Amino acid sequence: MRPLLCLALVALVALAACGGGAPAPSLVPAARAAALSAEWWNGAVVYEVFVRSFRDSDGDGKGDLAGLISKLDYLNDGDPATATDLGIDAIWLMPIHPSPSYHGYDVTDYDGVNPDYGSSATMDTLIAECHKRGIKVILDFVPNHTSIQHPWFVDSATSVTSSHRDWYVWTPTNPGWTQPWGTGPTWYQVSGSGPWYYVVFWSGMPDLNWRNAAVRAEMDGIAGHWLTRGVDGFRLDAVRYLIEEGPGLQQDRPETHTCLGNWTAGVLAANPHAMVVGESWADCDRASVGGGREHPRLAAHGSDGDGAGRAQSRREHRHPCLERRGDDRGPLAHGHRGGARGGGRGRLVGDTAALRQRNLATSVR
Ligand SMILES: [Ca+2]
Ligand SMILES: [Ca+2]
Ligand SMILES: [Ca+2]
Repeated sequence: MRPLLCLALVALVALAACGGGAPAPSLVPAARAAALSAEWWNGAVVYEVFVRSFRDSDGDGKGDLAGLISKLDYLNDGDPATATDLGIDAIWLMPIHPSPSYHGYDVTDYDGVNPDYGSSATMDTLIAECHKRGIKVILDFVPNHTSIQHPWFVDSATSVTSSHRDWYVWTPTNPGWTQPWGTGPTWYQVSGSGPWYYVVFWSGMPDLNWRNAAVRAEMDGIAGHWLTRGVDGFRLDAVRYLIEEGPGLQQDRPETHTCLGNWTAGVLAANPHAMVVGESWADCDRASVGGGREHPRLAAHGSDGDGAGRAQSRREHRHPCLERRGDDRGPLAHGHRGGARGGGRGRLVGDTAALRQRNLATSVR
């Protein structure tokens, strides 16, 4: 169990003015600059980066952190007087942890860095180089499940008495539930025999048992670890599925909201300026149901209710929740750009509490 480490408030790195003479006018409107200094995500542009596909520094055919560092000046050079950069405010890194998959959403070490991407020291350098330029760093965090190769699951599967047995959800016989969105199975056996473990996505991603206090404490500790290293927030993967109660009761459960609220409160106790956004692929009305029940600062993104989930990269569009509410204030046209997650998952839309508090900010300029 690792307690969250309390941090001092993270001050924004001041943008350095370069050169002599009269300062060039800022490209950032005064109102937006003020927002960036407080609830910095308000109006901010968040650029999603799939490190593996972004920039390869050593010629092995795989994008890496050193490659990303080499292109930071393209994203934001830290000088508001120059217009040769995109001027983004934050990067959202798809999972950077060790993982057997190309996408990284099945993690084997939450504190570590994928060796394909670089060393732990290079990750620290990336955070520092981003902050030098005024770029915030958001980590993709995958709390619902691990890789089947994670040492926790390997130990869990060894015996009913293993120390990690209850970190996952086991049953001696197959309950026969299906995935909440379809007909795929959710219970599997290791090597085709023995007890059954629960998964909401696929057999290589066993669900963690969020009803286990040790698991919840570990998730708190992981957040504390990365906040201590300087990250500015998290994008939580698959937040609808933390707790499963039975067949057909595998998403959006009240206990899931409680878990998310407690985890978010821990993050904000460590860093009150941290940004937390959850992936919630549901209609706006559904996504909004939980808003505020978890934590007033936990936002969500998901589909816009048209069921298509098609990529909208580089194309500006209004946030449908705002449209429904007839709210046209603020630069909250949502979308994302940059590395598309496998399969072209597209829109950064859908919201819970954040829009009510006007604090979710991913926009295309
Ligand atoms: Ca490489
Ligand atoms: Ca610039
Ligand atoms: Ca789960």
